[in-house]
Amino acid sequence: MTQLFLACVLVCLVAHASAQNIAWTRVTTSITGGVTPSVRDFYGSASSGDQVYIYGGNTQSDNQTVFQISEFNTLNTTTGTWTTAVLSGTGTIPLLAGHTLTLLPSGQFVVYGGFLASFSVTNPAVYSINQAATIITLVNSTNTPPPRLGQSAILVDNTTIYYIGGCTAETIFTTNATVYADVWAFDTNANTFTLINATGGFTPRCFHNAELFGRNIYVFGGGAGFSATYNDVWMFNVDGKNWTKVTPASNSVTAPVVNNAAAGKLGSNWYIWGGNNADGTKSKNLFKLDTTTNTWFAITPTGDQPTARRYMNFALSNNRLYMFGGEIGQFFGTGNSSNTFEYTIDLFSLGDFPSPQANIYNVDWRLKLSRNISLSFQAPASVRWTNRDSPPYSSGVPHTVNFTSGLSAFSGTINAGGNFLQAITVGGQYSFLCTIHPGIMFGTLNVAAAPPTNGTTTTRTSGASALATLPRLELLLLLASLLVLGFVGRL
Ligand SMILES: [Cu+2]
Repeated sequence: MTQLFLACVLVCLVAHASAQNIAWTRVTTSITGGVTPSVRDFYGSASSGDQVYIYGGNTQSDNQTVFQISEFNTLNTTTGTWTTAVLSGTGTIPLLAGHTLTLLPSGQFVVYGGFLASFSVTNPAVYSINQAATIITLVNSTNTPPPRLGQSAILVDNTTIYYIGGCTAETIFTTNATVYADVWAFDTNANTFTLINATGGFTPRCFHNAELFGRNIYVFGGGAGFSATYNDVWMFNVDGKNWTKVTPASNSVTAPVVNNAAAGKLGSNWYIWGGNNADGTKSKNLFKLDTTTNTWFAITPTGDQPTARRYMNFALSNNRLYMFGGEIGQFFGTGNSSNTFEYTIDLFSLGDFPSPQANIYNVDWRLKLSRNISLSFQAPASVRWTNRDSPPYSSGVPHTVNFTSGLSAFSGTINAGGNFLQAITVGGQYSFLCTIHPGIMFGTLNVAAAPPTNGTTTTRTSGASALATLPRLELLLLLASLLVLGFVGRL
Protein backbone atom coordinates (compact mmCIF):
# COMPACT_ATOMS: atom_id res chain seq x y z
CA MET A 1 0.00 0.00 0.00
CA THR A 2 2.90 2.31 0.71
CA GLN A 3 4.21 1.57 -2.76
CA LEU A 4 0.84 2.36 -4.26
CA PHE A 5 0.72 5.64 -2.38
CA LEU A 6 4.24 6.58 -3.49
CA ALA A 7 3.37 5.69 -7.08
CA CYS A 8 0.36 7.98 -6.87
CA VAL A 9 2.53 10.81 -5.66
CA LEU A 10 5.10 10.21 -8.37
CA VAL A 11 2.58 10.01 -11.17
CA CYS A 12 1.87 13.62 -10.40
CA LEU A 13 -1.24 13.99 -12.46
CA VAL A 14 -1.99 16.78 -10.07
CA ALA A 15 -4.31 19.50 -11.21
CA HIS A 16 -4.90 22.70 -9.38
CA ALA A 17 -6.58 25.98 -9.96
CA SER A 18 -4.22 28.64 -11.21
CA ALA A 19 -4.24 32.38 -11.43
CA GLN A 20 -4.06 33.79 -14.93
CA ASN A 21 -0.72 32.93 -16.42
CA ILE A 22 1.24 33.78 -19.51
CA ALA A 23 3.52 31.30 -21.22
CA TRP A 24 6.05 31.38 -24.02
CA THR A 25 6.18 28.51 -26.46
CA ARG A 26 9.13 28.07 -28.80
CA VAL A 27 7.67 26.87 -32.07
CA THR A 28 10.65 27.17 -34.40
CA THR A 29 11.51 23.52 -34.49
CA SER A 30 7.92 22.37 -34.85
CA ILE A 31 7.59 23.97 -38.27
CA THR A 32 6.77 20.96 -40.37
CA GLY A 33 6.55 22.13 -43.93
CA GLY A 34 7.12 24.78 -46.50
CA VAL A 35 10.19 26.91 -46.96
CA THR A 36 11.75 28.41 -43.85
CA PRO A 37 11.94 32.20 -44.07
CA SER A 38 15.25 34.01 -44.17
CA VAL A 39 16.68 35.46 -40.96
CA ARG A 40 15.00 38.82 -40.53
CA ASP A 41 14.42 42.03 -38.70
CA PHE A 42 12.57 45.27 -39.51
CA TYR A 43 9.91 43.38 -41.46
CA GLY A 44 6.25 44.31 -41.81
CA SER A 45 3.72 41.89 -40.33
CA ALA A 46 -0.02 41.32 -40.29
CA SER A 47 -2.35 38.48 -39.35
CA SER A 48 -5.84 37.11 -39.85
CA GLY A 49 -7.31 33.94 -38.38
CA ASP A 50 -4.57 31.33 -38.35
CA GLN A 51 -2.42 33.16 -40.93
CA VAL A 52 0.58 35.30 -39.98
CA TYR A 53 2.15 37.37 -42.75
CA ILE A 54 5.70 38.72 -42.90
CA TYR A 55 6.92 40.95 -45.69
CA GLY A 56 10.36 42.36 -46.45
CA GLY A 57 12.88 43.51 -43.88
CA ASN A 58 16.62 43.14 -43.43
CA THR A 59 18.34 39.82 -43.78
CA GLN A 60 21.99 38.91 -43.34
CA SER A 61 24.44 36.93 -45.44
CA ASP A 62 26.93 34.45 -43.98
CA ASN A 63 29.60 37.17 -43.98
CA GLN A 64 27.34 39.48 -41.92
CA THR A 65 26.34 41.73 -44.82
CA VAL A 66 22.89 43.14 -44.21
CA PHE A 67 20.49 43.71 -47.09
CA GLN A 68 16.75 44.00 -47.72
CA ILE A 69 14.64 41.30 -49.29
CA SER A 70 11.24 41.15 -50.96
CA GLU A 71 10.26 37.81 -49.43
CA PHE A 72 6.61 37.42 -48.46
CA ASN A 73 6.17 34.69 -45.85
CA THR A 74 2.96 33.17 -44.58
CA LEU A 75 2.80 31.05 -41.44
CA ASN A 76 -0.22 28.82 -40.88
CA THR A 77 -0.31 28.67 -37.09
CA THR A 78 -2.66 25.68 -37.08
CA THR A 79 -0.44 23.44 -39.19
CA GLY A 80 2.90 25.09 -38.40
CA THR A 81 3.66 25.45 -42.10
CA TRP A 82 5.49 28.33 -43.77
CA THR A 83 4.90 29.41 -47.35
CA THR A 84 7.55 31.68 -48.83
CA ALA A 85 7.24 33.68 -52.03
CA VAL A 86 9.39 36.30 -53.69
CA LEU A 87 7.13 39.04 -55.04
CA SER A 88 7.18 40.12 -58.64
CA GLY A 89 5.57 43.01 -60.49
CA THR A 90 5.99 45.57 -63.17
CA GLY A 91 8.49 48.33 -62.59
CA THR A 92 10.92 48.48 -59.69
CA ILE A 93 10.33 46.00 -56.88
CA PRO A 94 11.02 47.82 -53.63
CA LEU A 95 13.47 46.29 -51.17
CA LEU A 96 12.20 47.65 -47.88
CA ALA A 97 12.82 47.54 -44.14
CA GLY A 98 11.14 49.55 -41.39
CA HIS A 99 7.89 49.74 -43.38
CA THR A 100 4.35 48.83 -42.32
CA LEU A 101 2.16 46.03 -43.71
CA THR A 102 -1.62 46.34 -43.39
CA LEU A 103 -4.13 43.66 -44.40
CA LEU A 104 -7.41 44.93 -45.86
CA PRO A 105 -10.69 42.97 -45.76
CA SER A 106 -10.33 42.49 -49.54
CA GLY A 107 -7.23 40.37 -48.90
CA GLN A 108 -4.93 43.01 -50.40
CA PHE A 109 -2.01 44.29 -48.35
CA VAL A 110 -0.93 47.93 -48.16
CA VAL A 111 2.80 48.62 -47.77
CA TYR A 112 3.99 52.09 -46.85
CA GLY A 113 7.23 53.74 -45.76
CA GLY A 114 10.47 52.07 -44.82
CA PHE A 115 14.03 52.54 -45.92
CA LEU A 116 15.39 51.38 -49.25
CA ALA A 117 18.47 49.33 -50.01
CA SER A 118 20.97 52.13 -49.53
CA PHE A 119 19.85 52.51 -45.87
CA SER A 120 19.77 56.29 -46.15
CA VAL A 121 16.89 56.68 -48.61
CA THR A 122 13.37 56.70 -47.26
CA ASN A 123 10.58 55.10 -49.27
CA PRO A 124 8.07 57.76 -50.35
CA ALA A 125 5.55 55.39 -51.92
CA VAL A 126 2.58 53.16 -51.19
CA TYR A 127 2.50 49.65 -52.61
CA SER A 128 -0.26 47.06 -52.83
CA ILE A 129 0.42 43.33 -52.53
CA ASN A 130 -1.77 40.63 -54.01
CA GLN A 131 -0.56 37.71 -51.92
CA ALA A 132 -2.26 34.97 -53.94
CA ALA A 133 -0.65 36.21 -57.16
CA THR A 134 2.60 37.19 -55.37
CA ILE A 135 2.49 40.54 -57.16
CA ILE A 136 3.42 43.92 -55.75
CA THR A 137 2.10 47.08 -57.41
CA LEU A 138 2.96 50.74 -56.97
CA VAL A 139 -0.14 52.63 -55.82
CA ASN A 140 -0.85 55.97 -57.48
CA SER A 141 -1.66 57.77 -54.23
CA THR A 142 -2.53 61.45 -53.89
CA ASN A 143 -1.53 63.97 -51.21
CA THR A 144 1.17 61.46 -50.14
CA PRO A 145 3.01 62.46 -46.91
CA PRO A 146 6.74 63.23 -46.74
CA PRO A 147 8.76 59.96 -46.92
CA ARG A 148 9.19 58.15 -43.61
CA LEU A 149 9.89 54.87 -41.86
CA GLY A 150 9.15 53.54 -38.40
CA GLN A 151 5.65 55.01 -38.46
CA SER A 152 2.67 53.06 -37.11
CA ALA A 153 -0.26 51.92 -39.23
CA ILE A 154 -3.71 51.17 -37.82
CA LEU A 155 -6.70 50.14 -39.93
CA VAL A 156 -9.98 51.67 -38.73
CA ASP A 157 -13.51 50.85 -39.96
CA ASN A 158 -12.03 48.46 -42.56
CA THR A 159 -11.20 51.30 -44.96
CA THR A 160 -8.95 53.94 -43.41
CA ILE A 161 -5.33 53.41 -42.37
CA TYR A 162 -4.08 55.91 -39.80
CA TYR A 163 -0.35 56.48 -40.17
CA ILE A 164 1.20 58.09 -37.10
CA GLY A 165 4.69 59.58 -36.75
CA GLY A 166 7.84 58.07 -38.18
CA CYS A 167 11.15 59.57 -39.18
CA THR A 168 13.55 59.85 -42.09
CA ALA A 169 16.06 57.07 -42.70
CA GLU A 170 19.20 58.73 -41.40
CA THR A 171 17.65 58.75 -37.90
CA ILE A 172 18.96 55.25 -37.48
CA PHE A 173 22.55 56.46 -37.67
CA THR A 174 22.48 60.12 -36.72
CA THR A 175 20.47 62.46 -34.59
CA ASN A 176 19.77 65.17 -37.15
CA ALA A 177 16.90 63.57 -39.02
CA THR A 178 13.29 64.63 -39.22
CA VAL A 179 10.99 62.98 -36.69
CA TYR A 180 7.24 63.32 -37.19
CA ALA A 181 4.25 63.67 -34.85
CA ASP A 182 1.68 63.96 -37.64
CA VAL A 183 -1.36 61.78 -38.28
CA TRP A 184 -2.38 60.84 -41.83
CA ALA A 185 -5.60 59.09 -42.80
CA PHE A 186 -5.22 56.97 -45.94
CA ASP A 187 -8.49 56.17 -47.72
CA THR A 188 -7.81 52.70 -49.14
CA ASN A 189 -10.66 53.01 -51.68
CA ALA A 190 -9.64 56.39 -53.13
CA ASN A 191 -5.87 55.97 -52.39
CA THR A 192 -5.93 59.48 -50.97
CA PHE A 193 -4.08 60.75 -47.90
CA THR A 194 -5.55 63.39 -45.60
CA LEU A 195 -3.42 65.19 -43.01
CA ILE A 196 -5.44 65.18 -39.78
CA ASN A 197 -5.56 68.39 -37.81
CA ALA A 198 -5.11 66.55 -34.53
CA THR A 199 -5.30 68.48 -31.27
CA GLY A 200 -3.72 67.66 -27.93
CA GLY A 201 0.06 67.92 -28.26
CA PHE A 202 1.41 64.52 -29.26
CA THR A 203 5.23 64.50 -29.40
CA PRO A 204 7.30 63.36 -32.44
CA ARG A 205 8.60 59.80 -32.53
CA CYS A 206 9.34 56.75 -34.63
CA PHE A 207 9.67 53.01 -33.92
CA HIS A 208 6.85 53.28 -31.39
CA ASN A 209 3.99 50.81 -31.02
CA ALA A 210 0.33 51.48 -31.79
CA GLU A 211 -2.89 49.52 -31.33
CA LEU A 212 -6.62 50.19 -31.59
CA PHE A 213 -8.65 49.77 -28.40
CA GLY A 214 -12.28 50.76 -28.94
CA ARG A 215 -12.16 54.06 -30.84
CA ASN A 216 -8.75 55.04 -29.48
CA ILE A 217 -5.41 54.35 -31.09
CA TYR A 218 -2.97 53.80 -28.23
CA VAL A 219 0.63 54.79 -28.91
CA PHE A 220 3.48 53.64 -26.68
CA GLY A 221 7.18 54.41 -26.45
CA GLY A 222 9.43 54.64 -29.47
CA GLY A 223 12.02 57.32 -29.86
CA ALA A 224 13.93 59.72 -32.03
CA GLY A 225 16.89 57.62 -33.11
CA PHE A 226 19.66 57.35 -30.52
CA SER A 227 18.87 60.71 -28.99
CA ALA A 228 15.69 59.88 -27.08
CA THR A 229 13.68 56.84 -26.08
CA TYR A 230 10.25 57.02 -24.43
CA ASN A 231 7.90 55.06 -22.21
CA ASP A 232 4.87 57.32 -22.38
CA VAL A 233 1.40 56.33 -23.60
CA TRP A 234 -0.89 58.45 -25.77
CA MET A 235 -4.42 57.96 -27.06
CA PHE A 236 -5.67 59.27 -30.41
CA ASN A 237 -9.46 59.28 -30.65
CA VAL A 238 -10.41 58.52 -34.25
CA ASP A 239 -13.78 60.29 -33.94
CA GLY A 240 -12.70 63.41 -32.03
CA LYS A 241 -9.28 63.49 -33.81
CA ASN A 242 -7.65 64.52 -30.55
CA TRP A 243 -4.65 63.30 -28.55
CA THR A 244 -4.75 62.57 -24.82
CA LYS A 245 -1.68 61.68 -22.82
CA VAL A 246 -2.49 58.63 -20.71
CA THR A 247 -1.60 58.84 -17.04
CA PRO A 248 -0.90 55.31 -15.79
CA ALA A 249 -2.87 54.17 -12.73
CA SER A 250 -1.11 54.85 -9.44
CA ASN A 251 -0.49 51.15 -8.75
CA SER A 252 1.30 50.69 -12.08
CA VAL A 253 4.86 49.48 -12.41
CA THR A 254 7.13 51.79 -14.41
CA ALA A 255 6.67 51.17 -18.11
CA PRO A 256 9.78 50.09 -20.03
CA VAL A 257 11.75 52.76 -21.90
CA VAL A 258 12.05 51.08 -25.29
CA ASN A 259 11.80 51.55 -29.01
CA ASN A 260 11.29 48.82 -31.60
CA ALA A 261 9.54 46.55 -29.10
CA ALA A 262 7.02 43.86 -30.02
CA ALA A 263 3.47 44.86 -29.10
CA GLY A 264 0.37 42.72 -29.26
CA LYS A 265 -3.24 42.95 -28.19
CA LEU A 266 -5.12 40.18 -26.40
CA GLY A 267 -8.58 41.50 -25.51
CA SER A 268 -8.20 44.76 -23.62
CA ASN A 269 -4.61 43.99 -22.65
CA TRP A 270 -1.63 45.32 -24.56
CA TYR A 271 1.55 43.26 -24.24
CA ILE A 272 4.90 44.94 -24.83
CA TRP A 273 7.98 42.74 -25.07
CA GLY A 274 11.69 43.33 -25.66
CA GLY A 275 12.97 46.12 -27.86
CA ASN A 276 15.83 48.54 -27.82
CA ASN A 277 16.60 50.09 -24.43
CA ALA A 278 17.60 53.75 -24.16
CA ASP A 279 21.29 52.74 -23.83
CA GLY A 280 21.16 50.58 -26.97
CA THR A 281 21.12 47.26 -25.12
CA LYS A 282 18.20 44.95 -25.80
CA SER A 283 15.32 43.99 -23.58
CA LYS A 284 13.66 40.65 -22.95
CA ASN A 285 11.12 41.94 -20.46
CA LEU A 286 7.37 41.58 -20.79
CA PHE A 287 4.91 44.23 -19.66
CA LYS A 288 1.16 44.46 -19.87
CA LEU A 289 -0.98 47.59 -20.10
CA ASP A 290 -4.55 46.92 -19.04
CA THR A 291 -6.36 49.55 -21.11
CA THR A 292 -9.55 49.32 -19.05
CA THR A 293 -7.70 50.85 -16.08
CA ASN A 294 -4.48 52.05 -17.79
CA THR A 295 -2.47 49.99 -15.33
CA TRP A 296 0.99 48.66 -16.22
CA PHE A 297 2.06 45.25 -14.97
CA ALA A 298 5.41 43.48 -15.18
CA ILE A 299 4.78 39.91 -16.33
CA THR A 300 7.04 36.91 -15.79
CA PRO A 301 5.97 34.35 -18.34
CA THR A 302 6.67 30.67 -17.95
CA GLY A 303 7.94 28.47 -20.76
CA ASP A 304 10.91 28.76 -23.06
CA GLN A 305 12.12 32.37 -22.96
CA PRO A 306 13.29 34.17 -26.09
CA THR A 307 16.64 35.93 -25.82
CA ALA A 308 16.67 39.73 -25.75
CA ARG A 309 16.05 41.32 -29.16
CA ARG A 310 14.70 44.27 -31.12
CA TYR A 311 13.19 45.13 -34.51
CA MET A 312 10.50 42.41 -34.43
CA ASN A 313 6.71 42.35 -34.08
CA PHE A 314 3.93 40.39 -32.47
CA ALA A 315 1.18 39.03 -34.74
CA LEU A 316 -2.08 37.82 -33.19
CA SER A 317 -3.29 34.39 -34.31
CA ASN A 318 -5.50 31.82 -32.60
CA ASN A 319 -5.47 33.92 -29.42
CA ARG A 320 -1.68 33.82 -29.23
CA LEU A 321 0.95 36.39 -30.10
CA TYR A 322 3.48 35.07 -32.60
CA MET A 323 6.91 36.65 -32.70
CA PHE A 324 9.28 35.96 -35.55
CA GLY A 325 12.93 36.87 -35.88
CA GLY A 326 14.47 40.10 -34.68
CA GLU A 327 18.00 41.29 -34.09
CA ILE A 328 19.84 39.57 -31.24
CA GLY A 329 23.44 40.75 -31.52
CA GLN A 330 25.45 42.80 -29.03
CA PHE A 331 25.33 46.57 -29.13
CA PHE A 332 27.93 48.47 -27.12
CA GLY A 333 27.21 51.96 -28.35
CA THR A 334 27.16 54.20 -31.37
CA GLY A 335 30.34 53.90 -33.41
CA ASN A 336 31.68 51.00 -31.36
CA SER A 337 33.45 48.54 -33.65
CA SER A 338 32.62 45.67 -31.28
CA ASN A 339 28.94 45.98 -32.16
CA THR A 340 27.61 42.84 -33.77
CA PHE A 341 24.34 42.47 -35.57
CA GLU A 342 22.90 39.01 -35.63
CA TYR A 343 19.49 38.11 -36.96
CA THR A 344 17.36 35.14 -36.12
CA ILE A 345 14.52 33.04 -37.49
CA ASP A 346 13.39 32.05 -34.01
CA LEU A 347 9.64 31.80 -33.80
CA PHE A 348 7.92 32.05 -30.45
CA SER A 349 4.33 32.44 -29.38
CA LEU A 350 3.00 34.00 -26.22
CA GLY A 351 -0.41 33.24 -24.88
CA ASP A 352 -2.92 33.63 -22.15
CA PHE A 353 -4.19 30.49 -20.65
CA PRO A 354 -7.71 30.00 -21.99
CA SER A 355 -9.40 31.18 -18.81
CA PRO A 356 -8.35 32.39 -15.38
CA GLN A 357 -9.67 29.14 -13.91
CA ALA A 358 -7.92 26.91 -16.44
CA ASN A 359 -6.69 23.66 -15.00
CA ILE A 360 -3.03 22.77 -15.08
CA TYR A 361 -2.16 19.09 -15.28
CA ASN A 362 1.35 18.28 -14.12
CA VAL A 363 3.41 15.49 -15.57
CA ASP A 364 6.62 14.31 -13.95
CA TRP A 365 8.88 14.01 -16.97
CA ARG A 366 11.36 11.35 -15.86
CA LEU A 367 13.25 8.65 -17.67
CA LYS A 368 12.05 5.88 -15.37
CA LEU A 369 8.47 7.04 -14.89
CA SER A 370 7.31 8.35 -18.20
CA ARG A 371 6.63 5.36 -20.44
CA ASN A 372 3.34 5.80 -22.32
CA ILE A 373 1.59 8.37 -20.19
CA SER A 374 -2.11 8.73 -20.87
CA LEU A 375 -3.90 11.78 -19.55
CA SER A 376 -7.58 12.60 -20.04
CA PHE A 377 -9.17 15.95 -19.31
CA GLN A 378 -11.51 18.57 -20.66
CA ALA A 379 -10.37 21.66 -22.58
CA PRO A 380 -9.43 24.36 -21.89
CA ALA A 381 -6.51 23.32 -19.73
CA SER A 382 -2.76 23.32 -19.69
CA VAL A 383 -0.23 20.58 -19.18
CA ARG A 384 3.09 21.18 -17.47
CA TRP A 385 5.92 18.71 -17.96
CA THR A 386 8.56 19.07 -15.26
CA ASN A 387 11.97 17.45 -15.63
CA ARG A 388 12.45 15.72 -12.28
CA ASP A 389 15.58 13.93 -13.41
CA SER A 390 17.59 15.90 -10.91
CA PRO A 391 18.84 15.11 -7.42
CA PRO A 392 17.63 13.19 -5.53
CA TYR A 393 16.15 11.30 -8.49
CA SER A 394 19.20 11.29 -10.73
CA SER A 395 22.31 13.27 -11.51
CA GLY A 396 20.46 15.29 -14.15
CA VAL A 397 19.21 14.32 -17.61
CA PRO A 398 17.82 16.77 -20.19
CA HIS A 399 14.49 16.03 -21.84
CA THR A 400 12.19 17.61 -24.39
CA VAL A 401 8.47 17.53 -25.14
CA ASN A 402 7.58 17.36 -28.80
CA PHE A 403 4.02 17.04 -30.06
CA THR A 404 3.78 14.52 -32.89
CA SER A 405 0.06 14.85 -33.53
CA GLY A 406 -2.79 17.21 -32.76
CA LEU A 407 -0.59 20.26 -32.24
CA SER A 408 2.69 21.79 -33.37
CA ALA A 409 4.72 22.53 -30.27
CA PHE A 410 8.22 21.79 -29.08
CA SER A 411 9.67 22.58 -25.71
CA GLY A 412 13.32 22.88 -26.65
CA THR A 413 15.70 21.35 -24.09
CA ILE A 414 14.22 21.08 -20.62
CA ASN A 415 17.10 20.80 -18.20
CA ALA A 416 16.81 19.15 -14.81
CA GLY A 417 14.30 21.07 -12.71
CA GLY A 418 12.92 22.96 -15.70
CA ASN A 419 9.44 22.68 -17.09
CA PHE A 420 7.38 23.15 -20.23
CA LEU A 421 3.85 24.39 -20.24
CA GLN A 422 1.39 23.95 -23.09
CA ALA A 423 -2.16 25.24 -23.27
CA ILE A 424 -4.73 22.90 -24.83
CA THR A 425 -7.83 24.73 -26.01
CA VAL A 426 -9.34 22.29 -28.49
CA GLY A 427 -10.65 18.77 -27.88
CA GLY A 428 -8.96 15.83 -29.58
CA GLN A 429 -6.15 13.34 -29.21
CA TYR A 430 -2.61 14.66 -28.90
CA SER A 431 0.59 12.60 -28.99
CA PHE A 432 3.88 13.73 -27.52
CA LEU A 433 7.33 12.34 -26.86
CA CYS A 434 10.78 13.25 -25.64
CA THR A 435 12.98 13.56 -28.73
CA ILE A 436 16.01 12.46 -26.67
CA HIS A 437 14.29 9.32 -25.30
CA PRO A 438 11.47 8.75 -27.82
CA GLY A 439 10.97 5.04 -27.10
CA ILE A 440 10.75 5.55 -23.35
CA MET A 441 9.15 8.91 -22.75
CA PHE A 442 5.95 9.35 -24.73
CA GLY A 443 2.24 9.64 -24.20
CA THR A 444 -1.19 10.78 -25.24
CA LEU A 445 -3.56 13.51 -24.16
CA ASN A 446 -7.24 12.62 -24.62
CA VAL A 447 -8.97 15.98 -24.47
CA ALA A 448 -12.73 16.41 -24.37
CA ALA A 449 -14.07 19.51 -26.11
CA ALA A 450 -14.60 22.64 -24.08
CA PRO A 451 -18.07 23.14 -22.60
CA PRO A 452 -20.34 25.85 -24.08
CA THR A 453 -19.14 29.30 -23.06
CA ASN A 454 -22.20 29.87 -20.84
CA GLY A 455 -21.87 26.42 -19.25
CA THR A 456 -20.73 25.59 -15.75
CA THR A 457 -17.02 25.93 -15.07
CA THR A 458 -15.50 23.24 -12.93
CA THR A 459 -12.46 24.21 -10.90
CA ARG A 460 -10.45 21.32 -9.62
CA THR A 461 -8.45 21.98 -6.55
CA SER A 462 -6.97 18.67 -5.53
CA GLY A 463 -5.04 15.77 -6.94
CA ALA A 464 -7.78 13.35 -5.98
CA SER A 465 -10.39 14.99 -8.18
CA ALA A 466 -7.95 15.20 -11.05
CA LEU A 467 -7.24 11.50 -10.82
CA ALA A 468 -10.97 10.93 -10.77
CA THR A 469 -11.20 12.40 -14.27
CA LEU A 470 -9.09 9.55 -15.68
CA PRO A 471 -11.07 6.61 -17.01
CA ARG A 472 -10.98 3.97 -14.29
CA LEU A 473 -9.34 1.28 -16.42
CA GLU A 474 -6.62 3.63 -17.66
CA LEU A 475 -5.93 4.74 -14.13
CA LEU A 476 -5.49 1.14 -12.95
CA LEU A 477 -3.24 0.32 -15.89
CA LEU A 478 -1.18 3.42 -15.28
CA LEU A 479 -0.71 2.66 -11.60
CA ALA A 480 0.14 -0.95 -12.37
CA SER A 481 2.72 0.03 -14.97
CA LEU A 482 4.28 2.51 -12.58
CA LEU A 483 4.58 -0.10 -9.90
CA VAL A 484 6.35 -2.35 -12.40
CA LEU A 485 8.60 0.46 -13.50
CA GLY A 486 9.37 1.32 -9.91
CA PHE A 487 10.24 -2.31 -9.25
CA VAL A 488 12.42 -2.54 -12.37
CA GLY A 489 14.07 0.73 -11.46
CA ARG A 490 15.37 -0.71 -8.19
CA LEU A 491 17.02 -3.72 -9.82
CU1 LIG B 1 14.01 12.44 -22.25
